[in-house]
Parts: sequence; structure tokens; C-alpha cells
Amino acid sequence: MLDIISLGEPLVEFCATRVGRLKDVFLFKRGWGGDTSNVLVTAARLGRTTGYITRVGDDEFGKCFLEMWRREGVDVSHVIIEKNGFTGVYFILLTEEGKHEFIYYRKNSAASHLSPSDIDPNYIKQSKIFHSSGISQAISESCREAVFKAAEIAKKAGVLFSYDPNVRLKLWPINVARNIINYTLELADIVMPSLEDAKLFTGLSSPSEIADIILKSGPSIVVIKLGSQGCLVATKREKTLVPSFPVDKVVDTTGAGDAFTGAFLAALLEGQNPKEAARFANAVAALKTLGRGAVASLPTRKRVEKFLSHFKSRNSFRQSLHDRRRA
Ligand code: KDG
Repeated sequence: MLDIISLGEPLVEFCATRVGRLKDVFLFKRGWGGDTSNVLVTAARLGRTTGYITRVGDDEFGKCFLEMWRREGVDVSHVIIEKNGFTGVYFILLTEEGKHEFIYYRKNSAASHLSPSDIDPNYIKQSKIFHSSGISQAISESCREAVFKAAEIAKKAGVLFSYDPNVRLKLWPINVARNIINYTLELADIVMPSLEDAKLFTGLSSPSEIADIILKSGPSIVVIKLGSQGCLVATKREKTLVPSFPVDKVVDTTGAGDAFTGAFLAALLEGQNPKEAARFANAVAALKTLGRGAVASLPTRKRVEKFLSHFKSRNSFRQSLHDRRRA
């Protein structure tokens, strides 16, 4: 039995090594991306067992991905290598401090050919969480159907369905995105959108109102990711703003939301409550922003624990100063 299974598209990543327009950047750092792959690699680095349902091309990049997942401990038994297919690619342009823009080369990629017939019900039934995203639903109709099939299998088998709407308007128009996302929310148990995305599919702007409206459609846990502000964790009983951790210098926020998602799911599986899981996930997301690309700077558990203990000792030092002043 695996802890987390996901379905979606991996993308080979070329991250600009300096701020600037595509025509002015000559050096790119090769890495690994694709929101659902990022979630699995995060959770695997934190010690959870994970598996991927996807398709890669029978090209060099497909082989590299398989090597990377094996190295990270992600199960690849349900990764299909598509004959004459190609693995998608994206470029990350750094537009200003910590901000980015994505340029995709993915239309008709191997992963976009995923379809319901690629879903092995037993693989999903034997996991604890099935995770997918709006990007997986946007890349093609057949992949969208595959997500729905997998989510329905998960629901019937009592496997939690975790969903990140991850809106990419380069992949589908907002009216289609809105309909599909709002329908999917009704199937999901855990929903983790960024505030920016949630504004697009709800038409609302307050994180608290957004959380309420998503909770009404069915999920039991909603986390609105607020970037440098942390996140709002909402259940039917309470809503809590969980602050982020300050870091010295944000280099690249690509994949920080996926790092959050992978860490949040990993922490829930370890028995942490949603607020504790959100604090842990905020730490993982903060550490991810220290490096370029979606995967290279994902922390190991040891690194996260060291980071958290640093904050704990800083806070207890502050508390003792405060107590001494009051005494
Ligand atoms: O969240 C980061 C991802 O968006 C990135 O790795 C690429 O999956 C990607 C996409 O389609 O934008």
C-alpha cells in the first residue's frame, strides 16, 4: 500500500539563471517540474511512500524522469513510456525578485494522452490519498476523464481525494476551468488552492469567504495558500491563519505551492492535525523558495526539522527575555 498516488504531467524544467526576458537569457538550469510530480517528490523526501500515474515519451527526458523518480523513491510501476511520444518542457523566466512566468512546450505530449484506460483501480484503492490537479484536467479531455475516473474510484474505496485547482489560463479558458473545478470540488476531501487561483474560480476575494464556499461544496479540509502570508486552514469547525516562516532571500517561488501540498499531505498521514500540518508545510514551502526550480531545493525531513528547531529556540529565547522583563 502506498501513502500518496498522483496523476498528471511531469515537465522538464529550464529555469533562467537571471532575471530577464527569454531573448536576453542565455543560461538555463535544467531541473524537474510538473505540479503533481513535485507533490510526490516532496512527500517522498519527507519519508512517505508515493507512486505516479503518468505517461512520458520514449525520449531522453522520459528516461531522465524515470531515473529521478526512482532515485527519489517514487513508485514508477504505473508510468507508461509512450512509443514515439515526447515529454513536455517548460521554461521559467524570472521576471523580478522571486516572481516568474512559465513558457510551455507540452501540446500533444505523452502525458496529455493519459486516458481512463490508463487507470488501474487496484493501484488507487490501495493508497491512502489520491492527489490530482486542475493542470491534469486542463492538458486534455482524455486526461480530465482519467482524473475523474481515478477520483471516483478513490471516493468509492474510501481513499482521500486531495485536489489543487492550480489554474493555468494558458491551458484552458476561465469559463471551462471554473465549471470543471467547481464540479471537482464536490468530489474532493482536501482542497488546497492558492488565493490567486481561488479568486479566479470563485469570483470572491476574501480567503475566509472562499474557504466557506469551498467547504460548502463538500471537502472537509480547505487550505488557502497565501504565499508569503502563510495559509488559511479551514475545517467545518474552525478557521486559522497559519503564518509563514521568514527566509533570508527568496530566489524562486516555482513549486512552493506544490511543496506545501506534498508536505501538508505527508504531515496529515503522520497524524498531525490540519493546523500542525499547515505549519510544517509552511516550513517546507519556505525552504523550497531558497533555490531555483521546483525540485532541486525541496528539503529533506532532517533539513525541515533543523529549520523548525531554529525557530523554536528563537521563540523560546524571546519568551524567556519577555518573562525576565516582566519579572
Ligand atoms: O507549481 C509549479 C508547476 O506549475 C510547474 O512545475 C509546472 O506543472 C507545471 C505547470 O504546468 O505549470
